[in-house]
Amino acid sequence: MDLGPLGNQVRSFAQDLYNSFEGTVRLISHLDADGLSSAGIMISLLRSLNVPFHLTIIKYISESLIRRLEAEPYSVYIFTDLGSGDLPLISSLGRRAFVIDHHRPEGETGQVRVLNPFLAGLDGDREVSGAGVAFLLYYEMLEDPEMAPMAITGALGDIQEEDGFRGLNAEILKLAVESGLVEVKPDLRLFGGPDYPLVASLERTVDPFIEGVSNNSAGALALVESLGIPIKVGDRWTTLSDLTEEQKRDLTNELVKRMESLEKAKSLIGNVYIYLKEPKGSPLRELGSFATILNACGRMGGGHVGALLASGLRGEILNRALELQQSYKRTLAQVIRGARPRVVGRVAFIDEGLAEDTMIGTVASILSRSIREADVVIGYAHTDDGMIKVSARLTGRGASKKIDLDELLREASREAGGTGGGHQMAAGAQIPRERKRAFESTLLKYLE
Ligand SMILES: [Mn+2]
Repeated sequence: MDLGPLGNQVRSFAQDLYNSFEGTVRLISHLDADGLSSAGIMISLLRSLNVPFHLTIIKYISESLIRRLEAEPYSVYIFTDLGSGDLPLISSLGRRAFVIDHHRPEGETGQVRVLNPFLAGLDGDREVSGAGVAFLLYYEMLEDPEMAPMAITGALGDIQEEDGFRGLNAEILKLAVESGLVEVKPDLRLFGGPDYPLVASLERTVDPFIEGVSNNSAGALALVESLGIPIKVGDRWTTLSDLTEEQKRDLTNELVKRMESLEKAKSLIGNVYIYLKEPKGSPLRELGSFATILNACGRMGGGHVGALLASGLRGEILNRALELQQSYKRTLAQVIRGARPRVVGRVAFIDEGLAEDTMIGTVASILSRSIREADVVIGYAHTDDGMIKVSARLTGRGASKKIDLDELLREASREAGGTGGGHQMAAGAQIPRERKRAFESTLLKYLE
């Protein structure tokens, strides 16, 4: 594998980490799919080296977290998929600390050892994920490609895939393919992948959202039947792989018709990443779905379950992860039912208190599909550090008008003393709590 300018860093970091192992290692990781994949890779590494560990999954690093860690008896601390923005704080721990991350580093490194693509002039936003960096370390120490699929899963979770992978992500994928661990092929990107039961696959695909099919088992069943595709052959469920070219074309046409936008329709077709060691019919066999399941674990407070799943455990751990995914879906549905949007002008506001900051983006996306009396949905949620998180989405009505949410959120949040931006159809911001009115009035003025 060609690590380019990161090669030297990986080698010396691996050396230092190996030499520092002593007693139980304290492992801290981020709660999103990439953070849990990173944790899984580290758990697998520590297990192989017979190093005991104590794991905690967190949303972000704070002063109070560092003070709690300081009171613990450990001598070695490892942070994955976070930490680069808080190096002085981590340094203040006064212990041997290792940061394995791909976010832009800020502040003095101090005593902290940092493995980060940005420090080698590489692009950590697009070319490698936290799990990717953890895997480079794993591969350096064990010379075993086994965990490469989890590096791909982390990169998919962080949306680093765009018509394929670039940079170190592409190197890792090549290794995974050459080692017979992963197969890549263009296909419909449905939940569970091409070897998962088709009706369940359609029903459980929610991004992109398929009108009348997503989260709708009767609708998914009716669609498959209307195309003359048998639901089962004998006692085996029909999968996407079983379809003839013609059946697949008919299905694709039918799905495209139900998409909310051309952009979404395009996202329905692309590469799927098959994890060949997972049995056919397992939702983990498609790495995008693996990331979806990890994400749900993290959002539902089951980060440790997700990390153990990513480390390779199955059985009871897989059952618990799937339960967490189900309860995530139920929680979301409940939140959506409880939403009472406040419509002002062309905007439907969802005030703080309805959803947590880990969920508000998803909630705003779902509501944007059903709200007819506004062009823009704005969701608010409290963050733990006293700010308001803002998630903005265009509704179906707003999609046909010339509204650029990236620009809108950047302007309005700047006026309110915050930061924001994103894409034309979906954007976000962070603003101080006391400036919510200022934020809203700028936003509404802009849309007049
Ligand atoms: Mn990440």
